[in-house]
Amino acid sequence: MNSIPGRLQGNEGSGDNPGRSASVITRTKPKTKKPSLYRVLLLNDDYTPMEFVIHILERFFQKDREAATRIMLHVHNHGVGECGVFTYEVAETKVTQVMDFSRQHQHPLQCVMEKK
Ligand code: TYC
Repeated sequence: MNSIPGRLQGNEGSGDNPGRSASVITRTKPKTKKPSLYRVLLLNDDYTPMEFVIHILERFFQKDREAATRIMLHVHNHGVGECGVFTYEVAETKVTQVMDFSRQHQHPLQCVMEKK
């Protein structure tokens, strides 16, 4: 669509255009576009300690110990698992935080995002 549904209104002009006719489009339909959502995923590897992955899930994804352990074991057993669902910028920030923190501790843990 290349036009906004709306109502054309005339006015008398004002400000730097006094006394002249002017027109504005006023919106009649409220914009309610929902943001796209992205899953943040952890990938399994053979070297990152289980305890470190649990810590990541607690620290960056606000999981309690039980949920963090469940997600970690799911990734360990299935190769990939979901840490959470976020808008684009939040998901991107989580991925960067996990990757930076893992690298700082010299673990090969991989974290990615995908559009839902
Ligand atoms: N597979 C790892 C191990 O046996 C544990 C692990 C779980 C690593 C989840 C990464 O995303 C991961 N130590």
